[in-house]
Amino acid sequence: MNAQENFKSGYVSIIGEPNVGKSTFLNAAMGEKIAIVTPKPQTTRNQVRGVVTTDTYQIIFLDTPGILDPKYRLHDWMVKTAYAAAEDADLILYLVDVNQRKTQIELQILERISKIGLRTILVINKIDLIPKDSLLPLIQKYSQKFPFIEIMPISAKLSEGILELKELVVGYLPLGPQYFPEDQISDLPERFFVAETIREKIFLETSKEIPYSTSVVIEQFKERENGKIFISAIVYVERKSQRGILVGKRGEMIKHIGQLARVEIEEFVNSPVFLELRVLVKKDWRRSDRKLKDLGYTP
Ligand SMILES: Nc1nc2c(ncn2[C@@H]2O[C@H](COP(=O)(O)OP(=O)(O)OP(=O)(O)O)[C@@H](O)[C@H]2O)c(=O)[nH]1
Ligand SMILES: [Mg+2]
Repeated sequence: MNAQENFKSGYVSIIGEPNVGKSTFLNAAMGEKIAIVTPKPQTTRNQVRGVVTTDTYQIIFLDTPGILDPKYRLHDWMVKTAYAAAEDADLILYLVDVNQRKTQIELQILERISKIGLRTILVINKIDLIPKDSLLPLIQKYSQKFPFIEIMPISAKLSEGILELKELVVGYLPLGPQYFPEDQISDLPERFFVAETIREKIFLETSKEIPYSTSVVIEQFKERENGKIFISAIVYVERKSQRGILVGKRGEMIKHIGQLARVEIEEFVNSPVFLELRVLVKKDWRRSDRKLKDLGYTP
């Protein structure tokens, strides 16, 4: 534990609609990739915690699923997960995409945040996509909508404004202990990151309903005598037809996904990896509370 008297620490939740760049921001703030990022909305499904530690502060960032209008039980679970993170925080970062149109869900989110009653910083992301002079009207619009304590434009993708935002955040953190050792970047198990990496490759390589109908469960994760790590995972889909597409002709698609994932997992676990993927059907799992629980979507 850090005994320094003025040490600051706290939980900072990253909340926003799907695809606004929450996970990209988490990775930029960490200086390394811990959350998966894809061009498709609804990529993140869980709270992903990332810990940033310096001599003077520790921030525990909570990345969350994008808040949407729920159509499946899975969506209900995702929205609940996001708001639970907001309620647990010392500070909220509300992220928006500079190009996003006004949505109904935004009003709902701001109302809910207002009820939670925590200090909230508006983070306007993707400013690399617009001319600088169009920012001011947007800032004015948002400051009339909600009593944000600060408004900060950034580009998470280009890592612009990240240091400034971190400093701003630290200014609002309470004095507190160092909750995690300084070399710990997350409190999630390696298995989680392995499953997420596989899911990211599925999001990137497949289309239509397939990414959304996919869930990954790690079955085995063990070190073999030859120094290789053996990992077997089951990729669940909702229908037989999806299984056919994901497996591909002569298994080529799933093999390709497995190769992409393996390279990244090897980097992450710092060891050669043997990755075995099996695709199984769990019919309409997104609509069933019991099946969601089986797949690890527990409260
Ligand atoms: N141009 C630009 N693109 C960005 C920026 N930040 C994120 N993106 C892109 O936006 C897309 C979505 O990014 P994510 O980080 O996955 O968004 P998210 O909010 O975590 O999305 P969900 O997990 O689905 O809620 C990706 O294609 C990112 O590369 C940015 O600052 N500028
Ligand atoms: Mg995300």
